[in-house]
Amino acid sequence: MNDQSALLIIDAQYGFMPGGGLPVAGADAIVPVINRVAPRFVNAVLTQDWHPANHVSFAANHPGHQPFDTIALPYGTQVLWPTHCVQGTRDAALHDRLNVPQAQLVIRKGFHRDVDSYSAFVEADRQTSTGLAAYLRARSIDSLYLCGLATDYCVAWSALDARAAGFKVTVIDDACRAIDRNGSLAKAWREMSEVGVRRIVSASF
Ligand code: VGL
Ligand code: ZN
Repeated sequence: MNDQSALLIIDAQYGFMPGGGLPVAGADAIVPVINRVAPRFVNAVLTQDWHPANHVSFAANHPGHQPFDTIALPYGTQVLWPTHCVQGTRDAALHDRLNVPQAQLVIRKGFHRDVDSYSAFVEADRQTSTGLAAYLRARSIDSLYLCGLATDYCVAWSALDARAAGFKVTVIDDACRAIDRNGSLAKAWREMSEVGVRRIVSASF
């Protein structure tokens, strides 16, 4: 891949692996797939879901609610999640076997107590920027290849925002795994396809 392309690895953290706070089925299987494609890229950026313990997205902080309930927040409907990826814990750490030594930036997100952030680009209030688009533009990167967790939440929201910000976007499907509740994966792919997100498998590298 050329200097204008980057691999964007979303939330490859223990919190989303089997045994983590918000486990995603088969998530650990993506680590070797990411490791196989990463050497193709000069540029790589990682994201890390990074919540304070009192974060608004945790069901445990809303007495009477259960994980996967939804509540109304000022910025819209919020899914309540099991406690996951608390700042500084093992749950929030990147997977030890992820082998992308050339990665240049780790964007942490979801650190504002009252706002969730699935997207690597814009928080869930749809206003607060993470700074990632400006960073990528400053480095003349215009084409992004996404992988990681979860396809239907953080990968999809990042892909949609990347398109809205003018980047070419490709999702490496077998380097992702989904939460997939209530049709969320099909919905995510419908929305991504509509805005021109390309879908490939890692074998095409
Ligand atoms: C994610 C739900 C809550 C994700 C993060 O990485 O897809 N999903 N926090
Ligand atoms: Zn989260």
